[in-house]
Amino acid sequence: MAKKELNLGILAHVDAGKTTLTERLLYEAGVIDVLGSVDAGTTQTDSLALEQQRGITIRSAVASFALKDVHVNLIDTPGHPDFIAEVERVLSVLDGAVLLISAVEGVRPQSRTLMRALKRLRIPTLLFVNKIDRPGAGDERVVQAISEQLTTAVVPMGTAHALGTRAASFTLSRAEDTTFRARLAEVLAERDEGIMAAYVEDESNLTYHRLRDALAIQTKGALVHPVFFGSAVTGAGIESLMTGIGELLPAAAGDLAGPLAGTVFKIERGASGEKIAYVRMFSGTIHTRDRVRFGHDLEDKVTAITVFERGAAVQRPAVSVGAVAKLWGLSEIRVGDRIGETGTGAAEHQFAPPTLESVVVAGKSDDRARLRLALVQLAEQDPLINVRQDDDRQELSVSLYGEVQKEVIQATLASEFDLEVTFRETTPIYIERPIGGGEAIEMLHADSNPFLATIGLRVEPAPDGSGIEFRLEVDPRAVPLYIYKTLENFSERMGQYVRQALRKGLFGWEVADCVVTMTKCIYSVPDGPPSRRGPLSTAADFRKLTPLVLMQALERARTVVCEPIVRVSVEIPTEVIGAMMAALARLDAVVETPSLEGTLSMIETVMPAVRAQDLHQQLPGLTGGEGVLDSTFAGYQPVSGDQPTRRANGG
Ligand SMILES: Nc1nc2c(ncn2[C@@H]2O[C@H](COP(=O)(O)OP(=O)(O)OP(=O)(O)O)[C@@H](O)[C@H]2O)c(=O)[nH]1
Ligand SMILES: [Mg+2]
Repeated sequence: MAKKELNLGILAHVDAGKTTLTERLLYEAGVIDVLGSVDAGTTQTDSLALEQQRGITIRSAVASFALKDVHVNLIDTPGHPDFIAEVERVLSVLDGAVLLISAVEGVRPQSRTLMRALKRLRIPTLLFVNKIDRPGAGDERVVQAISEQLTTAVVPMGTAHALGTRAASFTLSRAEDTTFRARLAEVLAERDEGIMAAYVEDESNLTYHRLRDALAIQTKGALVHPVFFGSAVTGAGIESLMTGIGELLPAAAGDLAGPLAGTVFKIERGASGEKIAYVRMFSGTIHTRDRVRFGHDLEDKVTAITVFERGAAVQRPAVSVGAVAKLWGLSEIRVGDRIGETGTGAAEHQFAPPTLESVVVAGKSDDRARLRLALVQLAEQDPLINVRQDDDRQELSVSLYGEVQKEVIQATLASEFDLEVTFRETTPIYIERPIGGGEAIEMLHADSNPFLATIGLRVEPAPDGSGIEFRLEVDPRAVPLYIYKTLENFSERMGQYVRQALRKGLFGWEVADCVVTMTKCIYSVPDGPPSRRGPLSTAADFRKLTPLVLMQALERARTVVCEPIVRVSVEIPTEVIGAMMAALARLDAVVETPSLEGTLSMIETVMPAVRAQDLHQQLPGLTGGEGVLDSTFAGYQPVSGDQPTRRANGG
């Protein structure tokens, strides 16, 4: 029988020790003989030159090891918020995850963002409190923060000793430990009626065996979250964590004989520029030389397959359900594509989209065409880069999460494409929201209407963050079913026309948070009554008339331009708090009362996303390199003053 597969994501905020832990797991499993280090740039998974120079992970990377009868594909992810898109794509291919929390820094805003997504997607997750060897490490304090901010269903699996020293260690709680058993029973009983009944009746009825079984079931069901402690650097607690991974996380499930289904979570270019797609198989098998379908109705031949085996890439004739593999030959494939099925809708986003953009300028003006090509290639690996071309000004811009991502794009263009570029100022990607309600109608045969249809649309504001909702409020008999077959299909297609039209509002920005209702619909027929008589309406009439009517309705509703804002928390030495408050005031930040904790202070503030980038850059200077800043997307708010307009774009 084939080995069981476990696709395991290593997730955490920046610098928590993900790459170091990945390296340690590979070492303990005997895959590597020498332990690499992030600081020396010698780890398995931080393999890009840029990652080694900067000591941070930029792209997700796969490495594998064997744990008894389970073949584990580890996916090391970046923790910096600028690279959150990488994490998002990995989330869709995981069987389980280890979320790291630093024993020193504790739960950070990024930990909360990640845990929310893991819970939403019901991905079984173990928590690993790392860096227990570092001065300032905590245990109870961290568990407390975890249960307050991440999940109430936590079970600490043991005890850490000699915290904050090189000798720090971790021991698993034993079956005889009554406090541990009581804690287990209490947490598990909440989601298991049998355990609840036994617990209430007589606690001693609950054997440790039964509790362990229930713990495994509930962890695999993403209902409870066991917590381990240790140090990726010294190796403390790693054996316990590995036992936990083997016993408490579920192996991949899926149908070997089922139809082909896989998801591409990473794209890379090989030595000679060829495209390599990382796929996670959910069903069926792909063989070399198979023609497979993917993306929006594309098809191509797989020319080679490699799988990950004990750290190395090994060529294979086929890859089956549960496994992760690299595929060659699919030249049109993009990140996020499904293999096997085509035309499937885009997966729902787990994290906020990029909120900033910047114009990229080629150092030499005759490099412009090459630059466009290079950016398109980068966007294949990272669709959120979203290259835009401004036709009037002949400018290219890319969407961004932040300054670090900008620097990485710049460095990548230099090293991989031999292109020297500079960025203009980073600007927000605004959105527009309707202010009030507005309605418009274009009648069939009216002079103002060049199309063969009557369409009436109403736009109304909807709650912040709710997106765009389309509703049909017309007589079903008025719907041209000879084109659209069913009412549902008509509604879906009209919804698409509406969303397409709302990509550009009155000021040129995408319109969000509104309800659009179709209030009138008439089509023309050759033998109809005089008011409807004419050549038969086509889908194109509806598709082309929708934006005309919608923009009229929107003009009556009017819109307000809103800018992305972020919630920022800064931790700084208390002695620089005066300078920090002054800097924040200059950056339009609304500061909540700072909390002073001895030599360290925390400031929470909400500010425009662009200003947070400035703060990022000023922070080292303001705090003598001691400041720590976390920012998370906090929605949009109306801009004050002039409404900024977006320039025309052709891409
Ligand atoms: N003392 C101590 N240092 C650690 C431990 N784990 C990691 N570090 C150090 O923390 C720093 C960051 O480690 P990484 O492994 O790069 O962290 P990461 O989570 O992969 O970081 P990103 O990928 O950039 O988000 C490095 O200097 C490591 O040597 C640990 O358990 N103890
Ligand atoms: Mg890393």
